[in-house]
Amino acid sequence: LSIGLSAQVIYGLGEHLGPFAKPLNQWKRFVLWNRDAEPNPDRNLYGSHNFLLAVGGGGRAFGIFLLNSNAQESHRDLPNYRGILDFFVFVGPTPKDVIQQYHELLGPPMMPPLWSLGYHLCRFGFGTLDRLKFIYERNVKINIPIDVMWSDADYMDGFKDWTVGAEKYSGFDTFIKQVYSQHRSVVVIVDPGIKNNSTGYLAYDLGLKMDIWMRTADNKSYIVGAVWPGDVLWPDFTHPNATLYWQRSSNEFLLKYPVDGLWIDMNEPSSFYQGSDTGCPNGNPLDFPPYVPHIIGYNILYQGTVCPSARQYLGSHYDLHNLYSYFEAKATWQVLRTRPDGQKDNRQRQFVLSRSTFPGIQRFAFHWTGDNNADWYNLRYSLSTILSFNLYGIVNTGTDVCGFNSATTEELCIRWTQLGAFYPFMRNHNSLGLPDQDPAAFSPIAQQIMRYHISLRYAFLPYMYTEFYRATANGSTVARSLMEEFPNDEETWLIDNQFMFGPALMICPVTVEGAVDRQVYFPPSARWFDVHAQYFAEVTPKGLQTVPAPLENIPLYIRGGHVIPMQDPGNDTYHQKLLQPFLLIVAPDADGLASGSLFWDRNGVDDLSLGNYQLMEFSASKGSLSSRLVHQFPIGVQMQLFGLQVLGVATKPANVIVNEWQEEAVYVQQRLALRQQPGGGGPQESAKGQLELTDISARVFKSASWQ
Ligand code: MIG
Repeated sequence: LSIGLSAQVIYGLGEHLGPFAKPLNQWKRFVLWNRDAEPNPDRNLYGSHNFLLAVGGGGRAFGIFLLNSNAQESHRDLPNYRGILDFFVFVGPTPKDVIQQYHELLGPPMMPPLWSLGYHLCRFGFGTLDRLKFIYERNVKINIPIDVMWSDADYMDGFKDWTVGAEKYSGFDTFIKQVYSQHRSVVVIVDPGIKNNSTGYLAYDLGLKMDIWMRTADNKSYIVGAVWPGDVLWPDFTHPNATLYWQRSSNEFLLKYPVDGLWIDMNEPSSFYQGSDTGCPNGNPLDFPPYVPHIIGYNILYQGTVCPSARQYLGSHYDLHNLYSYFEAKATWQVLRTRPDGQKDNRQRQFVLSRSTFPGIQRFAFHWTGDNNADWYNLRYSLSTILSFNLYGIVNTGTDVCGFNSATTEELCIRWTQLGAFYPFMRNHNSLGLPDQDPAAFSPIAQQIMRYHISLRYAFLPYMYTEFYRATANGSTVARSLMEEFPNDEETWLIDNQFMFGPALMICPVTVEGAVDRQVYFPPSARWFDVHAQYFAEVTPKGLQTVPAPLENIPLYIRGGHVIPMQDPGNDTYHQKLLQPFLLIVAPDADGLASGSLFWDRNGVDDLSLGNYQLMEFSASKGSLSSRLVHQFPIGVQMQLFGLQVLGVATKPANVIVNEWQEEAVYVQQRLALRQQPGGGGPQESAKGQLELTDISARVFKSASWQ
């Protein structure tokens, strides 16, 4: 089926590396078939999302989703589809409407636990627990905010799931408890393949007993793959007993090693064999269909994976391949919900991170984008991938900060950390045998810049957390394109090297080696305030401008019309939550109006259905700001305000009143001379008036006014 689209540009059809927007006037082939492949342009990658958002004149939009788990190929000059045509069409009319309609169909993404929005530190090849500890401690020591320490497959005994290497990782249980006592978290990896012929190993014995494995096409034996442990059998996660199997094989491990989250890798599934230990014999038509989409691997469907003819409970692997991670994620989420330690009740939010994805997996898992390379291209286009996954509803996505394959450089790692600070999910991770790239591995100046940007993330966490709440409650992106916010400004349609976090924060990363300035497009319909300029100077003129971007800073702007809740950053989310009251930044639009909200909860992990959260809305109009409680903690918890900053106040107020009391406020008015760019017409001077109230006695905030 071919469809002529009355649109100018489309987005989606992933997972692929490259530009976010796809103009419709050039021929291009898109292939979908879940595959363990290092992200490079024009390849099918780890996930399949046959969803497109189309945008045309005036910013009118519609969407098309093909619900089909088979290998797919589409040509973007004229999208065409093969196979079972099970379509959903979303009529918009705005891009935001289309996104919301698609997310409503898939079901809302999981609300992430608050701790998982902090900074994560990981690498493949710590090798020993001592080394992992050393890296953790050296970063804690230099005050890098950290919430989560990870272990890759290093911890396992012979790469077997739910085992711990006796010597290299002895004391891992004690370490996990030590990290918990510091109110931080630990996440470990598991792969789906279970070591074959390993009698005496619970996950193997149990799988045999429960008859849980994927079978060969003739149903005579189990299909054998190969991954890190050697030959493996594949749990069929579509089997009705699969969750029980996964629970029983992991119980003992989780009791002794009560990790906070699980990282599911190699789940395309990825095999070191082509099809199986014996290939895909017997010429089964499912292994050799009459038409094979142009996937990588010489167009052989079973390259690097399981024979499509393999049998699963729900059908053939041919039909279920792209869904393998979906069912595995669901079972893994269940394992965490029903964990045996009795301490975590099952009405808490869980953390599962999956490499492979399919539409709907966001109800059970978050996502990272696999084995990127430590280079500027991968930094640049990490943004497109994250924006695309936000369209797909997998809003909590990140790429390996500083790059996974090949050695990073200090400059690249600084720039990546600056951008990563505004990824929905922020984890530093690299591969075996490469130099360390944790912040403490770099020069004191690099450490300083990284610390500052990670702290900036923590300072914005109340705002970010609220945006995650909105995505869960209403269906929306978290990281989003300028196109989504300004659809009738055609200048925004192709922009994918700057983006918005929520509606109010615009991030403009530097993705070019050696650059100390960059071009930023300031949509003229909004007011913009520069976060790094003294007193949040307003940016004028607007449109395309060259702005300074020294190595020390990522250009960052607040959009007028919004109230942004912030906190003083802590070294981890637990202490930040406990100790710090809030700061509100009020950035008015041209009419002096602003609004915003704040979601905050008791412990950062309870299911939203328990109602243990507070939701406040703020609204400002000329000279006053008030708050309204939309949802209240069941037990009265007071949320306190310690600071209020109102940007763009034209004249010095004669008096300021907070909750009916006269307050002291500082009024700043200055002409700021921003650095002029050679040849560039960048922002030069800007008149700025700002009202600052600090230390307003940590009061429960109801209203403020200034005259
Ligand atoms: O064959 O567990 O994408 O993040 O470090 C490689 C080792 C297996 C691939 C993952 C990567 C992880 C690595 N894994």
